[in-house]
Amino acid sequence: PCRVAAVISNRADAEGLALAKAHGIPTAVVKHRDYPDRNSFDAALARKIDSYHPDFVALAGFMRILTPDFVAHYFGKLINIHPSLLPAFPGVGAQGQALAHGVKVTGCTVHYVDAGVDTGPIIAQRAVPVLDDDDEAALSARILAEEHRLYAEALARLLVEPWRIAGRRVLFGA
Ligand code: 4DW
Repeated sequence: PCRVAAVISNRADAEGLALAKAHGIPTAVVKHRDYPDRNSFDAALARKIDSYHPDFVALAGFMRILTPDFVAHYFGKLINIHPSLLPAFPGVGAQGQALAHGVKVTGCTVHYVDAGVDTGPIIAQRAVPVLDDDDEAALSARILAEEHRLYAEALARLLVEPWRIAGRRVLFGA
């Protein structure tokens, strides 16, 4: 129940830009290297995003830490997906962390982005089994397939159901 207003990247070679163009979706590039510091990059990025007036901003493989000002500007609108069941295995290499720890179940998490790394209120989670013959590539592929489903389902739910953020909890329903 939504329209993708735009796909924006800090990297001109991001695959998502080509995919968006192929679907006739507007694209933009805001390069972090064109700005002297995080605050000025984030301000330029926010100006670009806001020119499309989105209801939600969904990170997808976005690799720059966003400043507290940016995060506050999009409170309740800025979401991300992470390839583990948070708070387990935050940060980079979540799938490898899960393998190294020997867990039998991992998964993915859709969450609001706050000023921390992978710390915001959790919107949706789904479990994915770890198999004995998994390597990082095989596990990552199994999680990614679930990420694609969960991210779309979670966003659709936020769009059609009433919800509120109560402390760390995201509560659905009136
Ligand atoms: C994330 C967290 C840290 C880095 C990259 C990605 C996960 C999602 C995310 C992106 N931007 C965010 C988040 C988040 O959870 N919270 C906030 N902003 N506030 C990371 O360490 N990135 C470094 C650069 C990596 C690179 O360019 O390859 C960095 O210094 O920004």
